[in-house]
Amino acid sequence: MIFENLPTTPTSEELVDKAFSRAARAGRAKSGAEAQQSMLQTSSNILSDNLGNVATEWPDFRDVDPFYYELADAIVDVDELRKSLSEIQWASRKTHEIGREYQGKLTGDADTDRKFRKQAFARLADVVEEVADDLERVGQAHQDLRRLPEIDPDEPTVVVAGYPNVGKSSFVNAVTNARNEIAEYPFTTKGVRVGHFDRERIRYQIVDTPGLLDRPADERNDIENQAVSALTHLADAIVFVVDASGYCGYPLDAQLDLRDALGEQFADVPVLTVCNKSDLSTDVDADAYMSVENGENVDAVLDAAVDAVGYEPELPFEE
Ligand SMILES: Nc1nc2c(ncn2[C@@H]2O[C@H](COP(=O)(O)OP(=O)(O)OP(=O)(O)O)[C@@H](O)[C@H]2O)c(=O)[nH]1
Ligand SMILES: [Mg+2]
Repeated sequence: MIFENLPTTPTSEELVDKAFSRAARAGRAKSGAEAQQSMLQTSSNILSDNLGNVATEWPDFRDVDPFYYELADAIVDVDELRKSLSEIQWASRKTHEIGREYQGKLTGDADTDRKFRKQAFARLADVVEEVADDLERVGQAHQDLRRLPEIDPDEPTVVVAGYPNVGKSSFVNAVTNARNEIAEYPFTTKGVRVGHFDRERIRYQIVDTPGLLDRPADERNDIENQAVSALTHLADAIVFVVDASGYCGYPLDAQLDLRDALGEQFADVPVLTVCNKSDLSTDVDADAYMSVENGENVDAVLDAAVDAVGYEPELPFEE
């Protein structure tokens, strides 16, 4: 996962502590004006390097796969994150410059140089303080993004969509070995989750989305935006799960309206209407009927999804 291996982001206090304590240690190893010079150099180097690392360890968002970009944007506001990263880059340059500027002022007289060194420390600390909020934002973004699931944009992919509580996660759990929490309350799935299954030696991804509600994009919350994002960029087929029994808490009409809206929005992607909870009701016109609870017809639904994907692998050995 692209956001997984980022180093942890230090806070402004951690950075300043580290720089000044290393500088003090470097100073103790020498004496007189040399000690001041060494402290100045060590502190500005450490600040400049560490700030620079924070900024450059992130992937360039212009190169990030559109799927990940939208998913990341739903979670952290990528524009704000990029602004913070460039502020931190600025602070890296600035701390370097301050180091150079004060190196040029040093006289070789220990007392005079101590004054300059102290001035430099104050200015260095100010610069880091100026980007304290940015460091915090970047650290938080890292925390949030590292939890994103591993997704291969090139693998054939089935996306499972539908209103909350209709049994999407139950279905995904039944056909994969992904361990999703399944619960009674709506919005059980707190993000996009991905499982895998094999059919005729082809590996498929199956994406469990949070419940989608029939509201315009700007009224949806971030979790729902993630689901829409996943649908846009990944789906080779959509399994749209409906609950005709009404036990999910949403009327069937609203569920079918959402299915139709998705069908229009993703005109190139086949949408299978699957009636789940057939143990409770089958009172809807659907492509397939199943009861995940009773294990009825679940495999047949998966087969239908695989057919809908229609993936033709390129076989290197075939003539
Ligand atoms: N009777 C019956 N209940 C089912 C069936 N499948 C799932 N359920 C129940 O429906 C409830 C919701 O199931 P989930 O799989 O969490 O639904 P979801 O669509 O993933 O819900 P969100 O993640 O909130 O959108 C759970 O209590 C399941 O046990 C079924 O075939 N029959
Ligand atoms: Mg779910």
